[in-house]
Amino acid sequence: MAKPNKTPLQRAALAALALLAPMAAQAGIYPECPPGAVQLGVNAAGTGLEESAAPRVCGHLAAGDGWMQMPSGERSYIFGFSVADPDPANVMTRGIFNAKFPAPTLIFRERQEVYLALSNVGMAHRPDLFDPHSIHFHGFPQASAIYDGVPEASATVNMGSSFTYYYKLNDPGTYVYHCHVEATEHMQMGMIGNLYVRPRQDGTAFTFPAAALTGAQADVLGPLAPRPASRFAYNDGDGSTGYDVEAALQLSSFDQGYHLLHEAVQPLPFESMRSTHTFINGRGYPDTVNVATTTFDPPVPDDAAPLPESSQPNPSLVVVPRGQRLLLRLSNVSVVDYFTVTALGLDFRIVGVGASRTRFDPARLPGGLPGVVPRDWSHRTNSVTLGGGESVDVIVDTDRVPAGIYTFYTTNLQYLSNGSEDRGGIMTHIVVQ
Ligand SMILES: [Cu+2]
Repeated sequence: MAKPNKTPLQRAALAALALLAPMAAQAGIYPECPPGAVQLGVNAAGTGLEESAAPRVCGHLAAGDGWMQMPSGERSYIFGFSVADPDPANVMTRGIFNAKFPAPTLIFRERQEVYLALSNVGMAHRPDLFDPHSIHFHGFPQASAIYDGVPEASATVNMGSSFTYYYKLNDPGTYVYHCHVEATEHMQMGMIGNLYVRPRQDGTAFTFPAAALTGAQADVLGPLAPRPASRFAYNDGDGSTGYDVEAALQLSSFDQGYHLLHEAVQPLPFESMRSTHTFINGRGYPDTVNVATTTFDPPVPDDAAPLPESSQPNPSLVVVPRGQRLLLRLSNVSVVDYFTVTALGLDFRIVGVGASRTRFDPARLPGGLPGVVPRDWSHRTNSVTLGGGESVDVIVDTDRVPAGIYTFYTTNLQYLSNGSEDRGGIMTHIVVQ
């Protein structure tokens, strides 16, 4: 595709970059990581931080701006996070114009201690802005309020500065994280990512159900056969959240007019914000099923040397061998809309809502938990509705469905589009092989 000529704004951005160069040399890039902790870099897929079973881990994110590519080929100006360059001397220069949408995925383990540094590399395209940024683990019990990221009550990070957040992970589940500074604006602009914490029950063996469920208890598609698992969404005590394959699908939306006005340094229409484009993990269909990267070629430093990284590295094509159980970690991070999602032909079992398990059977834990009563409000359905900031964990059993391609999509039909183009938005494929 021919590279666009530089607009006056892009030339202004390049001039701003030249001004930032001395700042890069003097920036306060001081990520903290205690002795013995494992430093996490970018994972192999380029979608987030590496996973580690180490008891103490460190990560480093950069916050800034950049552009993403829409399925139509248009671009959209965004704010966002990226995994910081491992060399502190390169954090500013590599972080500028390197925003990812969604933000890098963070996957941790229960009982881990996490030191997560954030460096603010500034918004080079909006040098008139001097916004700080923060990291807010949404709905997450914090080790201390200072790490919560809400600007009125905790630390935020100014341009050219760094701050290291500390988390003690006691609560497994599916969360999201985002920047909480001027939250409506920074979240609309894209500073939101997937975050989940694996339970300590992982690695133990449970078979669920204990005996075949039939009749009213059974799946609408037939009896639910006992199946062993060693990976779980939650500490359920009975294996009811066990799965073989997992996928995190983050639903989101943009008001493209808002992004265009932001890029053009115009007043922002908060009162009329609406969804013109919808996404799963930062891409609208058919980019969702494209396993290659989707990227906008950023206009730095002179269109000759684009950053080698994708702006939207997360495909959401889900592939599961027939007979296995699929865990979908669903979240909605739209600042505007509720979304209802379905996958025709597949049965959803709701095993978690709001980072909490929906079923717990203490009697099946070794030794039991005297005095703790079992509970179960897990249920079967064929659609889920999520509001902004909500997460739902869904298990899909594939042993009673034919192999094939199942379409996962929103039933808010006006959002099955990419702007004015038909067929797009929140849609992807679940392939049962
Ligand atoms: Cu921010």
